[in-house]
Amino acid sequence: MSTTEPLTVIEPDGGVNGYDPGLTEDELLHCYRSMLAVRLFDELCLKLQRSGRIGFSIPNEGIEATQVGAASALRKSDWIFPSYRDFGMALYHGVSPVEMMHNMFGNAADSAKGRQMPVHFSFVEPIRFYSISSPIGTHIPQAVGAAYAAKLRGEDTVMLASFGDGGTSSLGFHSGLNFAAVWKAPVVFLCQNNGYAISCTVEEQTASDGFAIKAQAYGMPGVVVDGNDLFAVRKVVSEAVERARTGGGPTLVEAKTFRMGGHSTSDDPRSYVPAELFESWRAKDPIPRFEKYLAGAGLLTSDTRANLEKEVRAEIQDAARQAEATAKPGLETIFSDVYATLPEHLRRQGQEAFDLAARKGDAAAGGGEFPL
Ligand SMILES: Cc1ncc(C[n+]2csc(CCOP(=O)(O)OP(=O)(O)O)c2C)c(N)n1
Repeated sequence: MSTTEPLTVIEPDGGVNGYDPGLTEDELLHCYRSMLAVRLFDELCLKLQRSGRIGFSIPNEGIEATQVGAASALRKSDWIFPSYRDFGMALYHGVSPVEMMHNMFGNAADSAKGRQMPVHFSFVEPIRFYSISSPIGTHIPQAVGAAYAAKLRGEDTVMLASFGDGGTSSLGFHSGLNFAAVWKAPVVFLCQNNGYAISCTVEEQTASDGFAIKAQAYGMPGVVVDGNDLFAVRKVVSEAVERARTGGGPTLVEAKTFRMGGHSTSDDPRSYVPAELFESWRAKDPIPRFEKYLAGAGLLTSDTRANLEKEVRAEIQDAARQAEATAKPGLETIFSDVYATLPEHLRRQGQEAFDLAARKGDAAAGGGEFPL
């Protein structure tokens, strides 16, 4: 565990000691709405998975302030190289719940045409949300390459690479941070220290005094921030983004937070997370904490909160209904967007599969029966 005290802005009573987030009332409420949307999207995905309507999801509960605080520090012209646990970054920047639900259902309207796992989103608009890589850490050097390219082109684009504590044990973390510092690439590394990498604890992950300290060895600033504090994350990431944008190179931000659910819908965290840990982190829930600030600023009452929750819940439920009613991708789309010129042997193999499906039925379109 890191002995460095994380930067905190929002006090337990909702006060901020004169900190100015530089956000309008609408922007503050947008941050809040985005966090609420993550919580409700997450909740619905769990139900959809448990009732067999989608195959898989990744819990985001507890991490909302890290996601939204970091996303709020970016311009629409910046790029996000996300982890799979970053729903709030997409929602904050205006990706609609239905676009995300299309991916959860792997249907024909999914930007990956159903060829990715659920939660492996990729969006080009309204912000570049780079296609999520399942292999841990592979997107870190990709973000650095994109950042270096932006620098060579003279653009002022900043890349945000987001990953978990487990991601710091990947080769991509080492090579990515090393090259970023040497090249002074405009990239911000956001390590979401959420306590676990599946069931592996932080103590089993590293012998360092936390993760931010690793920045020193690569030659860049490392900062530890309270990941359940929207303003603290926004402050630290904004400073890192500004440094990157003005030629000061990369920063490693460690956001200390906690994953309040399982790693995915495939595990039961009660078998490896002590109940007391869940309890102590429940008391630090980032959403009620931000609500206290908003209430103190006269921007939220229990009525407006209830109405907003109703509205967001309805939007997400409607998104799921629409996505579920959308057809699965046609088998013939299997090679779409993959090759500029489809190699002849694949064209032939594809045609054989399409002909077989035409004669015997398409397993992708039916109840799983395939004529084997
Ligand atoms: C290279 C690689 N090794 C192992 C895995 C299996 N795996 C999937 S998620 C995960 C845990 C990652 O933990 P962390 O980086 O802390 O992110 P978190 O899930 O906590 O957000 C592992 C080991 C993988 N996907 N890729």
